Amino acid sequence: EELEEVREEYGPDAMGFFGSSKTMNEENYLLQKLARRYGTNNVDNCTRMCHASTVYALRTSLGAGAMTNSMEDLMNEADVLWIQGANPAEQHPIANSNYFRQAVLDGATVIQVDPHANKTTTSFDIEETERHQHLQLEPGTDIPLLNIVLKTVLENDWVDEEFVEERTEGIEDLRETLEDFDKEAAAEECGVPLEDIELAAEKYATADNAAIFTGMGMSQHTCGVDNVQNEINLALATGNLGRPGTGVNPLRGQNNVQGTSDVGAMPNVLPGYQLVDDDEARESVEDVWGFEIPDEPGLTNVEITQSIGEQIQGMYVMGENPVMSEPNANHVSDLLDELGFLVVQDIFMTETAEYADVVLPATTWAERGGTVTNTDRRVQRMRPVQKVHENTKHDLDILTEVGTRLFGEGFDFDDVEEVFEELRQVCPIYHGMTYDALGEEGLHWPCYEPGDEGDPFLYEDEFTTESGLGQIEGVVHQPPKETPDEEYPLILTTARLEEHYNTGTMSRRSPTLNRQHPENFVDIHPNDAERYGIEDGDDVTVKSRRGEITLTAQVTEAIKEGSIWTTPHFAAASANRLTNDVLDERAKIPEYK
Ligand SMILES: Nc1nc2c(c(=O)[nH]1)N[C@H]1C(S)=C(S)[C@@H](COP(=O)(O)OP(=O)(O)OC[C@H]3O[C@@H](n4cnc5c(=O)[nH]c(N)nc54)[C@H](O)[C@@H]3O)O[C@H]1N2
Ligand SMILES: Nc1nc2c(c(=O)[nH]1)N[C@H]1C(S)=C(S)[C@@H](COP(=O)(O)OP(=O)(O)OC[C@H]3O[C@@H](n4cnc5c(=O)[nH]c(N)nc54)[C@H](O)[C@@H]3O)O[C@H]1N2
Ligand SMILES: [Mo]
Repeated sequence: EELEEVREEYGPDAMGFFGSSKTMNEENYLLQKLARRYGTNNVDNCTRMCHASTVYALRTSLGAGAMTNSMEDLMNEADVLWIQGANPAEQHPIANSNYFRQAVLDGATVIQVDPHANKTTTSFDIEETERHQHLQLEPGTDIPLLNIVLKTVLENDWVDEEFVEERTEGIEDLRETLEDFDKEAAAEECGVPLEDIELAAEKYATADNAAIFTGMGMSQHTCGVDNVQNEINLALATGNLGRPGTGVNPLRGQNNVQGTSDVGAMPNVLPGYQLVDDDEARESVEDVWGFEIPDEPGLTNVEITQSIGEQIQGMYVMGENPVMSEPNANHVSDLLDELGFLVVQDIFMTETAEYADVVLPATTWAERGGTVTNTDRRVQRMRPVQKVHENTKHDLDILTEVGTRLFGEGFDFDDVEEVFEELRQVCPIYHGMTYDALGEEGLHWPCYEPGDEGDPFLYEDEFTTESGLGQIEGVVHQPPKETPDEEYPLILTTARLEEHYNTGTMSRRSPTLNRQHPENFVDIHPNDAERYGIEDGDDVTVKSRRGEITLTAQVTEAIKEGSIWTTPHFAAASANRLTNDVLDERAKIPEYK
């Protein structure tokens, strides 16, 4: 009734819908169908705060917004693992211990680019600088660092001329961008010795197969798209794409963030990345759904929250916790206080649910079936194990009931497989999949027709850009939107712990996980600690232009002098009270790093 009232009083674009990368493909498919049937494209998911910039760069310059390769071929064929702004030992432990470690045991070299030392730095048990370099750069200096690498590649004729000639366009633009680029000055800016970066460049460029892995340290900047474009430039210039053991590989975050995006829980695309403003694509989906879909892209999740009180009067949040995960959280709390109508559908009573008018308790992943799509584009079936609580419902059942009560038809499905059957009809990259064909192992998309085996690695013969060519485009350094000054002299960056998960709604409830890190802390370099009179273990107030929190100081050389490092996992000292809500212009990702 309240959903209908918001629509009647303010129109459909006054609602915002949040999909959840913790839930199944079928559930996100229904959530975005619900939003569109309601009459709005204001639907998004956590990919916006996560790899939106990566996806933008990959789609524009290569064709598809996903990992180019898959774990298996990377493990078997990669000779260099270039890991930039990602901490797989703690954040992608399965990828790291099952695949990357094996590649290293077989002789692969690791190059890690990160301002903070972490378990990835130590997890491979290899000491020699020959085979393991940690380039500990200043936060936000990834473009100059990669420009040093690229210029070194150009200077030494390590360009794969044949590949560049036949399969790419834009190398001239890169040459021009780097013509007057001063490597010495840039190395100074990055805070890394030039010869270390040159050595890393040599290792990457002269390897048989070199693979890039990219994470939040690259994506969560206002220059996130350009950060990833520069990784693409490096892979294209050296011909490290379209073969096993190569590529540009975003390590996707939540267990189903790839699938949530694939099935269209985003404001600009329908299932299968078909653009909402492409008439032909939209009409083909309308034919199956039987209603008109709005033809203008909607608001992203951060934009939805920021528009509360103006355009936005109501929100339906399935499995996200924006009051902790979005930037400038004090402002988000104020906005949620003002919001007319909020539904939260979650497995726990979250910090965001405290603001809700209606809380819909959902079952957990182990209690229900469906499909999820993992980081290497593999669509896999989930099988229910056990029902835990009687007073909960599956996300799918909640959505079919809400949809049916609102609209009468279009949401009445007998079971989850029937939803998948409708999804395949409107999602070309999943069209060839059925529950039977997915079997035990799943299938990689694209899988266009029944019987297709799916593609473990992409772009063997051509890229899926308009011209079929990979796009090289020189980029230049853009500092973060806020840089140190007298009043705020330190750079804050935020990242994750092995023991906790995102906003901590789940992991903070586990005594085992809580034991090691029961509360938030801040890493600070010994020289900075001395400057501010801070001792290891002191409580310190960390203040930005938007808020302040109290944290325990950990005095350590793990972080560079001039920077401090904390985590987003704890409600009592929520890092996002400090962060800036400025966005990358194209991908709309916030500058959390
Ligand atoms: N245990 C655990 N696993 C998780 C999660 C979790 O919370 N806990 N979250 C999941 C999710 S949603 C995601 S998206 C992934 C994220 O996985 P990762 O991409 O590994 O994410 P982060 O730990 O946020 O950041 C990665 C690294 O970026 C570094 N960094 C910070 N600033 C910069 C910079 O300017 N440049 C560079 N080059 N690096 C920088 C940080 O020091 C950190 O080591 O993990 C997923 N897996
Ligand atoms: N400062 C800072 N902020 C960040 C980041 C950072 O690096 N630094 N990283 C950003 C990134 S990469 C991400 S992905 C976001 C994450 O932001 P969110 O997605 O808002 O955070 P989560 O804690 O992952 O929230 C997932 C919610 O889903 C619920 N849930 C779990 N399983 C189910 C289910 O089966 N059904 C339903 N209905 N709910 C379920 C959980 O209880 C939890 O409340 O945070 C972003 N925020
Ligand atoms: Mo994420």
